[in-house]
Amino acid sequence: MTDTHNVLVLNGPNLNMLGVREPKVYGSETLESIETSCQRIANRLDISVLFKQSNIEGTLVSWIQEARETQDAIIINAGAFTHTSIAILDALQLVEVPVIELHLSNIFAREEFRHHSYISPCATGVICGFGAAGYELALEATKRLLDN
Ligand code: CA2
Repeated sequence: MTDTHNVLVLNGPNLNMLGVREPKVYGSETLESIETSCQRIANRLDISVLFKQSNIEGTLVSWIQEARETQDAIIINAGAFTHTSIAILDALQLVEVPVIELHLSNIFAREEFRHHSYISPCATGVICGFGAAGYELALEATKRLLDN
């Protein structure tokens, strides 16, 4: 028997608006339905998922700090903070667990200001462009990382 891994899935600003606007860019699923499928996949993979969203940079930083004690990996879609936040980068560098950077859209096929990520240098891997399915892919990649 192996211990169940704990994985924090963090979502940044405006992701609570998914499904409400811009379905062409971000798909039509709501964040709530994404969380439901994450929990279903987590059951199948035998991992425990803590799913959170905040529009506030400091709240995300605090949750990342708390994860040091409790989580085995972090999957993060930091939204627009991806492109602006040294504070989130610093927090992620402190946690010493694998970090998977996630985006619904392919940020490299969009405006130039989205091409740079402050998070990528500390990420084990980056998944982008697969819409809501990216959360599933990220959980599967995390499970493999933690099992190996
Ligand atoms: O593609 C992604 O997942 C992003 O992280 C989403 C961020 C964006 O700033 C990043 O460059 C890429 C934006 C999330 C905004 O979500 C919305 C949801 C519904 C309607 C409008 C925005």
